[in-house]
Amino acid sequence: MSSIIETLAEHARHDPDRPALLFEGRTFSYGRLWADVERLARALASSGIAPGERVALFLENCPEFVVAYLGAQRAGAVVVPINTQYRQIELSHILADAGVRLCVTSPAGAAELVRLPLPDLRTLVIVGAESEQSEQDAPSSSATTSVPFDAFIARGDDQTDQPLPLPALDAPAVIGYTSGTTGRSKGALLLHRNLAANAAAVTSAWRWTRDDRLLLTLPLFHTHGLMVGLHGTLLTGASAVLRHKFDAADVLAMLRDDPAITLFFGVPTMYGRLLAEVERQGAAALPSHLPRLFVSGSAPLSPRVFADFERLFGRSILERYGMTETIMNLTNPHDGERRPGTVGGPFPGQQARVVDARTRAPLPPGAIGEIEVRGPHVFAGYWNRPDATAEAFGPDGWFKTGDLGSVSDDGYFTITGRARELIISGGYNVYPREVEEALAGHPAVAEVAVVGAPDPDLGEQVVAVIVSKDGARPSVGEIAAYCRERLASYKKPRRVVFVDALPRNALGKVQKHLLTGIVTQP
Ligand code: MCA
Ligand code: AMP
Repeated sequence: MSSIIETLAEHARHDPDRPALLFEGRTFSYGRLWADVERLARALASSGIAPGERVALFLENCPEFVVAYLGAQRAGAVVVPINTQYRQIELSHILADAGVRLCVTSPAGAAELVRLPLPDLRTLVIVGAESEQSEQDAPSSSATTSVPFDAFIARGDDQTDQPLPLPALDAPAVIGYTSGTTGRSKGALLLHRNLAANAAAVTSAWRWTRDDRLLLTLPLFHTHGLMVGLHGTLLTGASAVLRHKFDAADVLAMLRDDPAITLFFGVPTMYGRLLAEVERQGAAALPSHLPRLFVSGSAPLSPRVFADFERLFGRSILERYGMTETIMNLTNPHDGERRPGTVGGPFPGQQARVVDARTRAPLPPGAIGEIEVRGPHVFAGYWNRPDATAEAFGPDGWFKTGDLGSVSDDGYFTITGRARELIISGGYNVYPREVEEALAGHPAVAEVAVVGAPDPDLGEQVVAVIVSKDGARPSVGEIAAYCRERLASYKKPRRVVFVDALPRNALGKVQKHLLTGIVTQP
């Protein structure tokens, strides 16, 4: 097995002119991409980033993201991708927890970061800073230096005689932060071998070849876009049309303009919006040449959207299931029946089973329990959290996903719920505890519980149930604004319900299921 980096180097050597990435009218061949990756890696090494040190990417989709991601791995650094919606609470925790030394970001991202006390953070590399902007002009705090991306990568030009070994398969590659029930997210440490094994499994299962072209509108700072979309493209030597973000009308236009696009991956909200857009524009909006494969994941795809998509687009969406800790776990078949409401079976080379959540004994088909997975795709452990790592694994190496489900006689898994509290809104995870902790500081809030309610566009929406202080009734706008200053905007409540008291059991624990009942009433 070769790492993604090594495979990329091979493609660049054997087929340098082959297109790898297309972005806003510019094409980056494998040769050009690799040259930039090498420059960035050397620039990092010459800037004192040693193998194993953490480099964060707090950046929206753009070619520089791809170069920085691969260049940091090429230099042996460990990449920490960060959602660009994250604000004070998430940013200060993640950057401090991972001990990030250097962060590649936008001018807006830099302005956000320099407000935070982050003693480990030495350098901000800024994409989109004016090229003539000097290092001193870019935003910086006393502890950090800011450098425009172009100036930074140019530092690599003088370092070509420095030997730079390729990262070993057992070396750490990425720390993906995934929120926890405690309200503080944990870093899932993935090794180069995990990334390569998963990309090999995914590309083989979905018959992904160098002739494919992916329309990539998912954010690169999460597993779905990065480790499924980008890794699969690079492993196979295929190409990807990268977009800044998802927009349903833009996707239809891109598909009409480029018949070479053969793959599209999205979260269920994207498929709902594509259907609505075709309905709005009329059937003429449908491209005459459609991708061979549409894949959905990150949240449950409703059988209704599956059926409507099949009717309108003539393609049955392939639903799969994954996690930051394990990348991709289960998939409907490429060639066999794609069964709506299910996530199929394990990818090649992986194992999955359903166990009793208490005894951990495997359950027979049809019985609901916790899903466990095992294989070369499973992460190495949580960063600096041996306690959480020990808790997440069984003695025989099975990883406890925290998702509940069952498996049919013929091997199709269905996700029925979650063992942990989690709201999935438009494919983004929101842990109620994190929002509750932020809202507890609001002057009008005496007590608060956060729950999910069904949402036709996002799948689930965040609802805050509040016991107010002294009869104050802040509007949903005020509560949302308070949250947005502290947390990612997608975590803000979309609805606020006031109650006199939170329902609690004899031990004083809030009975969330009763609140869910209240907020889901029409
Ligand atoms: C944006 N907003 C949201 C969401 N996204 N609110 C709730 N839930 C969301 N998912 C809010 C913003 O905060 C903003 O609020 C307003 O909507 C407009 O923002 P905009 O960026 O224009 O939003 P959008 O274009 O409508 O975004 C919807 C989206 C996006 C395209 C569906 O959420 C998205 O790209 N989701 C994909 C997430 C993803 O990649 N998940 C994979 C995780 P305001 O204006 O008030 O600030 S990896 C994973 O789960 C595992 C491994 C797996 O299996 O894949
Ligand atoms: P994350 O921790 O952000 O990587 O999110 C992973 C979680 O997303 C999983 O544990 C599941 O709860 C959920 N998820 C991913 N894919 C699916 C799917 N196809 N159906 C239902 N839930 C999913």
